[in-house]
Amino acid sequence: MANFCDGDDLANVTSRLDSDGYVFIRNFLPQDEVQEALDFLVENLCQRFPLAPGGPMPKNIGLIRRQDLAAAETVRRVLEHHKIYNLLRRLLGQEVVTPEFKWLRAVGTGQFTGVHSDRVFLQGSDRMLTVWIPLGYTPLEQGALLVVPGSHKLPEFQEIQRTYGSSQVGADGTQSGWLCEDPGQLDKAVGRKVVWRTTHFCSGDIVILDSRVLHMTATNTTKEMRISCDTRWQPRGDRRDPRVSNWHQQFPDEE
Ligand SMILES: O=C(O)CCC(=O)C(=O)O
Repeated sequence: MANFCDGDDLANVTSRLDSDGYVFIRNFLPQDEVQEALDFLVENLCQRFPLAPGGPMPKNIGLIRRQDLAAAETVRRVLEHHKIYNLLRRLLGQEVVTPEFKWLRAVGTGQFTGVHSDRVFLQGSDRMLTVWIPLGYTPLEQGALLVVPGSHKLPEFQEIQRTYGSSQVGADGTQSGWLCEDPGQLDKAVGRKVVWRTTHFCSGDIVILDSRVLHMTATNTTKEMRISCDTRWQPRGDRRDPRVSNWHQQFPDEE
């Protein structure tokens, strides 16, 4: 994913986020805590969908609707990790808040997320950032995240930002609100072959995304579910999307 940075190097994180619209931080969260959250989710999903080894996977697992699982202590500890709070607070220069709602996904075989920016789903603060968290090893073929570096501000993306990027769509973050499904359509829209960046993600990695940067995921062509979560963050004092009623902030004893 190239744009690879140490989470402690704030100047570097800030400048890469500004220039590329995203920053990739390898091994940022404790792997054992991420694994615990993953085990908890898989155990719960298997109770609901008994899966035969090697057998077909249900297409619509609907984990995004299981906010009870996202809120479970083992999972929330990772999705709202104190290291994320601390980094985002330093990055945004003030206390931060995050919606209670989590875009927690279990993505089955043949499924993917189309090209989009996050700004169309959640509005309020111009400084909103997404933190994408793969839960467990997520190679490209299992549906890894892909990002178009610079698409948040390069001139050739300006028209897309002015039209699609300034629109408002449903807040669910699933099918509605995609710019397109096929990256070839994006090539046509900007008049050149667009560069995508990705990697094989490991437990503990995170990607921070500017709310305007275009991204998508690869299709999961494996028989394993891809489990990941997108979480949103913004300065506490900024306007909040009125459609989201519950926001969390860090308590001093969690720092
Ligand atoms: O994980 C996914 O399928 C989509 C991720 C995403 O679009 C995001 O983090 O904003």
